[in-house]
Amino acid sequence: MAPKKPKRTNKPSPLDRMHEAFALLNNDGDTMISKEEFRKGLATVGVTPDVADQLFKRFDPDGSGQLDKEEFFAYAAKGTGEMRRLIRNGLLEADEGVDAVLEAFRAWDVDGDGRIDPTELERVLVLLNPSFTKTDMTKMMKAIDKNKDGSIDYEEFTDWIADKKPMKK
Ligand SMILES: [Ca+2]
Ligand SMILES: [Ca+2]
Ligand SMILES: [Ca+2]
Repeated sequence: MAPKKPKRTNKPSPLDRMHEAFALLNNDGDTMISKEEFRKGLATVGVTPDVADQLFKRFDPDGSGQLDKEEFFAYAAKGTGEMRRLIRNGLLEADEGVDAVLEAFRAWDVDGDGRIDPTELERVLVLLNPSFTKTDMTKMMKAIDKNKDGSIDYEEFTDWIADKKPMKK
């Protein structure tokens, strides 16, 4: 078998992504993701604890309260499902008076400049859908970034969450 020439590309493979996500979530550096670590990690991208618990349950069939690497990779391969639905589910649970859309936006906008750039979106994707591809990300960016300036502003974000059809100009 001739060894394949390594591709000169800087894009991480899905497996790299999974390891990256695992490391991001695994605060105490042991071999498992605890429910607490999972909740905390997902909270940084605007996912409410209740929604995080539901997800956790789905990938922890033995109910041990810990995701081992195998269970975690099952999560990573499937992802969280539709991200918009995930944020919306959180919205339904939000307390009155809390603007959950704004909270989610702030969670995604790490540097707080009022726009979500591709790097910030990538961080969200690594945690919520680790097996995503560059194409997935480009598609998502395109779908949300209506004025095509390369980043997502608050208005574009709320429109996307609300799934408003783009208005014909
Ligand atoms: Ca851990
Ligand atoms: Ca930003
Ligand atoms: Ca934009």
